[in-house]
Amino acid sequence: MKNTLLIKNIGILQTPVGSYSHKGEKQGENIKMKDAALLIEDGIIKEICENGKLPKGAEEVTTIIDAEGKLVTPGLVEGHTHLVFGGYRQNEIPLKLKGATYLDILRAGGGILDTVRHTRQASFEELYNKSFDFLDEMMALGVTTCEAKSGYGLDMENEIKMLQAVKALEENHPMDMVSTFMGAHAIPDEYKDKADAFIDLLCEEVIPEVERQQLAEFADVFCEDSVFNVAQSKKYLESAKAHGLGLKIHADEIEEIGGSELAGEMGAISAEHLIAIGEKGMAAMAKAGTTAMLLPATSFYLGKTFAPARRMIELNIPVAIASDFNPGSCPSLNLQFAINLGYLRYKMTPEEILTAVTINPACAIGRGDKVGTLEAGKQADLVIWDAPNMEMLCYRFGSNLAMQVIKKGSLV
Ligand code: IZC
Ligand code: ZN
Repeated sequence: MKNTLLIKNIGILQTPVGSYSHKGEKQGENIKMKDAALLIEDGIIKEICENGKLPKGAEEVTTIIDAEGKLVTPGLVEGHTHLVFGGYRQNEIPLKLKGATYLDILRAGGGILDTVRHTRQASFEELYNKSFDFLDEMMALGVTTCEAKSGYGLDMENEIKMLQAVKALEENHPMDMVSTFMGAHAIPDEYKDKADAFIDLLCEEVIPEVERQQLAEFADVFCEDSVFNVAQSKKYLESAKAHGLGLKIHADEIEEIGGSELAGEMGAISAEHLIAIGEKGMAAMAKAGTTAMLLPATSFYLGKTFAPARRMIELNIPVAIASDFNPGSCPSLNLQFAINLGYLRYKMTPEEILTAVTINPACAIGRGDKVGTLEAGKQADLVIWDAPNMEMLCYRFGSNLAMQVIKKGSLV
């Protein structure tokens, strides 16, 4: 017998539509169905009705959930995290309060390199268990699909250990995981002043091994002052592309050194951060259809300005919002907080924001055909919010408004 679940008495069911990234005016196009009901069969959405109507077969379902007139949206899609890491970096805060910047700390051998030392020391099990708990927390906050980057190993053994942890999480945790190889995250101590040689190691040895073990779908690089320059980033991404990986770039997070232009030139699926982006970078991204993966909680934590989201929407760049969860520049995994900042700081509308945390990140991590909207035939990942509408979700911050999270048709 088929496993069926009916969610009835939905006050507003709000969702973008389609399996493609939404840009320009489409960024803010959501459908809103009032007094809706949604029927799920074996983890897949079968039918959605509105205005008090019930789907066919609603009388014979195995389980019924009463949404009590609340808001229902697709499960949130977290498009950018550094989920797997050893240690924490709370010791950096006193330095920051005295005026040290993110790059000052990194140049002094701390920052990412501190996390690399802790990650290399950690066993596979320690990393796996710690990340498993993070995923539980994320799911309780409404996230049902999550991207995770490597990049705290910075050698063959430890990069592979991190990616294998993500693979094991995909197999054992209800969260759907998407894995990104980010060996080019920093220059490890043993390659100090030899960034080119480190890029060669990644291109010639580590990327081919990642492909051989099928451990990642995407590659990402930290294109930044004092980290990897444009030429090094390009070489790394060309190798990644040749080995079948989709391309992402951490671009213009702190200094505008040409990362977003490179993202456009190379046809990257997304460029990340973009706090310091200028018109040229935006033009390149718009031309290539590269998604802007914006990380407002990082701007908040680093005390930086906020990426020009409104200008990006105006220029037809698809905008996604993610948490950037990591120990150094965003120790929060709460995507609801990023939603609040999207509203208050990016000045995006609630409809644009919903698109930015569902279908747009889903497309930017290669899952747009399966998740990111509520439509018949898509995977039944959704959230019943303790809120009557998206406005409330965008406005209240600091509380968890996810009331019930449904993953592949099951309550989690
Ligand atoms: O650990 O600092 N920006 N990578 C690029 C990060 C932030 C994560 C970190
Ligand atoms: Zn990042």
